[in-house]
Amino acid sequence: LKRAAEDVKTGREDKVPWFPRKIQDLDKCHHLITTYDPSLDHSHPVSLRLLGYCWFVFQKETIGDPLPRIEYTAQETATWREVYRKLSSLYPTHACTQYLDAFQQLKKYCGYQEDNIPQLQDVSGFLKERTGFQLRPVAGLLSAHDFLASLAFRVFQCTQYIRHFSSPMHSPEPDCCHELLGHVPMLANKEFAQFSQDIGLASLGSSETEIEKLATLYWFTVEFGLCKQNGSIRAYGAGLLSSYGELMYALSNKPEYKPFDPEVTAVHPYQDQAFQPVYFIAESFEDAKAKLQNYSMKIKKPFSLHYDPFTSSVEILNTP
Ligand code: NLE
Ligand code: FE2
Repeated sequence: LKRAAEDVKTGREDKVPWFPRKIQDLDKCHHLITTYDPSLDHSHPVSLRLLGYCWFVFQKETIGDPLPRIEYTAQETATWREVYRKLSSLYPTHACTQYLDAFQQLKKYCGYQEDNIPQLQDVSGFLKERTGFQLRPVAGLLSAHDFLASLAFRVFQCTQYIRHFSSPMHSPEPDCCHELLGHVPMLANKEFAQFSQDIGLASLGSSETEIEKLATLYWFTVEFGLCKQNGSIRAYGAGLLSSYGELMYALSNKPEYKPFDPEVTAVHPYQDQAFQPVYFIAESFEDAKAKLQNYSMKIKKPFSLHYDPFTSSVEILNTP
C-alpha cells in the first residue's frame, strides 16, 4: 500500500515541501528551541514543578486531548492576583474595545477573577465556540516555523507555568499571565482570529527567510500591536496587555510610532529582552487583515493553499 501511494506521487508533489496539512500533523511540529530552564535564569525563575509537568504533558499531548488542569500554589495565585489587579485597572483606558468585550465574557464564563488562575481547558472550550481557536500546552519556546504553522489551523500553543513572584509587572518570556491576559481575549475576536490564522497560512511552505519576516510581523502585531480607535490609540498586542510596565510605556508618547505596513514592519529589527523601541499602529483590524493578505500574496511559492474549515486541513492548489 505504501509503495503504491508513493508511485502515485507525481513530480509535482515533490515541489511542495513538507508542512502540516491537517490539524493532527501538528503533533509532528513541536521543535522546542529552548525549554525554559529556570535554573539558568535567575532574574526570571519560574516554577520548576510546573515546567517539569508541562514538559511531560507536552511530550505526550496529541491534538484533541483534554488539557491538563493545574493546581496552582497559593504563591502562584498571589502572583496572578497582583498581575490581574494592576492590569485590570489599566484596561479601560489602554485596551482596544475588542479586548474589553472579550474580557467581560471571560469573567462571566471562564473564571477570570483575581483569586483564580483560569484553566486552559476551560478557556480553550470557550475560544472554540467563539472563533474555533483551541489551545495546546507547550513547555518552552517553539521555533517560529512550528508556532506559526499551528496558527494556520487555529491552534494556539500556550505555556501553563507562571512568572516568578519577584517580577509580576514584566516578563521577557511568555507565561500563563501573558497567554491568558494577553492572547486569549484577542483570540475570541473573529476579525483578529482570522488575522492570526492568515499569518499562519502564509508561513506554510514558505522559505525560512519569509518565515522570519512573518515572525517579525507577528511580533509587531499580535504581540506588540497598537490600533486606532475612536480618535485614540489602544493596545491589542498580547505582550503589552500582559505587562503593566510596558502597557503604560507603549501609550505614553515616549516611544516611536509608525503606521502598520507589512513591507516595513516585516523587516524592522526587534528585540525581546526589554520594552520595544518602536510600535506599529494599525488603522483597524480590517485594514491590517487586508494589508497582510496583500503582503502574503506576494510571497513566492510554487503553489497556493486553501484552508478547509470543515476538515481543519489545507488543500494545495495550482501546482505547476
Ligand atoms: N512582556 C510580556 C509580559 O510581561 O507579560 C511577555 C511577552 C512575551 C513575548
Ligand atoms: Fe505571546
